[in-house]
Amino acid sequence: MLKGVAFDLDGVLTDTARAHYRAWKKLADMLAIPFDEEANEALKGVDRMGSLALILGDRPGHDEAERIRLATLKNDWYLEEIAHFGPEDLFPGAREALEQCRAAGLGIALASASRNAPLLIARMQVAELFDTIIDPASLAAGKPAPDIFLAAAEALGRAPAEMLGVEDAPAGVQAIHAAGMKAVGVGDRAALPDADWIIPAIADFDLAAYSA
Ligand code: B16
Ligand code: MG
Repeated sequence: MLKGVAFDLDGVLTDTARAHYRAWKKLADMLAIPFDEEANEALKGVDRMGSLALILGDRPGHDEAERIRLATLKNDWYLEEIAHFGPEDLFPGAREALEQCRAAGLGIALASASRNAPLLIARMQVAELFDTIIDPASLAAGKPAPDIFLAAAEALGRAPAEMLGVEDAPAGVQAIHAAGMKAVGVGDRAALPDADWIIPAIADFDLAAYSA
């Protein structure tokens, strides 16, 4: 029986992917590293330092201190991009999807790799719809490891088998399955071949379809 849902944030409830892309692109341009929207796809759901590692590849000369400096620079640019976020930046139907889960008495968790998630959730005025927001800094491994979804189940007091995860990134769907949950993929079937259900957008979220 379905007792809880863990939602990803970026790409599921709001479109911060463009903002992340613009900030990473600025950094890549500064470092004269080729980077385009296709390369950006591989960063979705991957945490900040992991994303930087993917962009730098095996280029030499970037020690830990330098990586932290670069990641901080990117995050400062990202914060500028999201400075004006508000309730209007929620995807259509995102609030309603959360309210469906509330009305059904399900536990609701936010399982985002983003350290900026609490800020965004507050700015979009949906914080009160979550029972728990998992802090990615508290986890040993990011997506595709199951840690964040296992932490969501534990925080809600539900067994993973009683939970559903909602994700837009392949690494996220992998993490949900590794945690022993069913996955609703938001996007294209071609991009998320392993998801148990696919919806084109969060506006199509229909709890009845996943509760059977
Ligand atoms: P930050 P999600 C992820 O969020 C994004 O998809 C990913 O592109 C980003 O690098 C990551 O958060 C870390 O974000 O730099 O804000 O901590 O999709 O797991 O909600
Ligand atoms: Mg995402």
